Amino acid sequence: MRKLFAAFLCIIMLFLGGCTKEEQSVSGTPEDNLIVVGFSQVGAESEWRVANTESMKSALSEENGYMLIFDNARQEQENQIRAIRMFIQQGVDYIVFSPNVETGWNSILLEAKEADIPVIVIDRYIEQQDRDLFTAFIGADFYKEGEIAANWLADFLKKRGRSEEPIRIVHIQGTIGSSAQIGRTAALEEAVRRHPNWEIVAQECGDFTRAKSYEVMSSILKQTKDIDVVYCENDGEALGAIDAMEEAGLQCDPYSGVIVISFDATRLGLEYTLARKIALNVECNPLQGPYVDETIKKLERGEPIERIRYIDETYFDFTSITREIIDSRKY
Ligand code: GYE
Repeated sequence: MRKLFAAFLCIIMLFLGGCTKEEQSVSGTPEDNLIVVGFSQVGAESEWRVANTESMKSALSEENGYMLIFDNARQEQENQIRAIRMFIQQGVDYIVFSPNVETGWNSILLEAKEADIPVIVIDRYIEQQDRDLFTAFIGADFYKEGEIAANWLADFLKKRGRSEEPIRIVHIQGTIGSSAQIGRTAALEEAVRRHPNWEIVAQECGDFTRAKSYEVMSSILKQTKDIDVVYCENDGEALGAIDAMEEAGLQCDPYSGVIVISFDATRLGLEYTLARKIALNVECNPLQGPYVDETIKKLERGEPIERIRYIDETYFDFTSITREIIDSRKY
């Protein structure tokens, strides 16, 4: 009955909500044996995000036993809170969400807890005080990703005999307040404190998009072109920054120009790594759907789950990347 009610409500929501098909969708039919999951996605800002959405939709499919109510929050926390509240009212079996930012989730998660609906947080983390308000977290360790990047840079500069030289870094940040930004930024800033010859000469938000990064990089280049490293917090930003630098006559090449560092390692990002325009690309795996499916199935069977689960990740630099690796990538 609860599921029938959920299905009825979400159909009403689709028609009355004034939302387009891309923003909200329902897959599956309201049969009693399907597990009803409400999934609030951050948006569609990057290739990473699109791959993440696809992974969730294919793992939480009707064939696999789910009825999925998908909501695209278009980068607004407010929209996510509204969607989660709707899922609670619909009486879904599970709520899954990828939090846009780390803070501000306490009261809505309390509402979910009171309604006795397990919440699975994916991709980005939420503030520690919310600890007991979710059942499981599945995602990346962003500080560790940033550390991989900073250590690689230190190593590369050493090999090139540049350990003592002043290193001028432009830092393009992701969405401010998201854990992907917080972790990747903290690791870079920590590394800058450890290396007195490194300096962040500009720090701007690129919002994880190619367009915004192009815009901020273009305006940074009007102030200075004396840049050794550009540290971008995802592939979209790296591509936008490279567009701006090339337009301004700078070369992106770890041996003879600017060293560009990126995160995600999407297929397009890795094409740029193969072309040596991105020197280092730290992987962030968006294929989280199967992990969510596994967690829900375990919970359904009453089996113990791993509460915090970091997905294994690697990195590719311009020396290790190959055509075969790119062709075998799933995203
Ligand atoms: O790096 C970026 C995306 O939260 C890991 O968000 C995710 C980040 C990813 O839009 O491309």
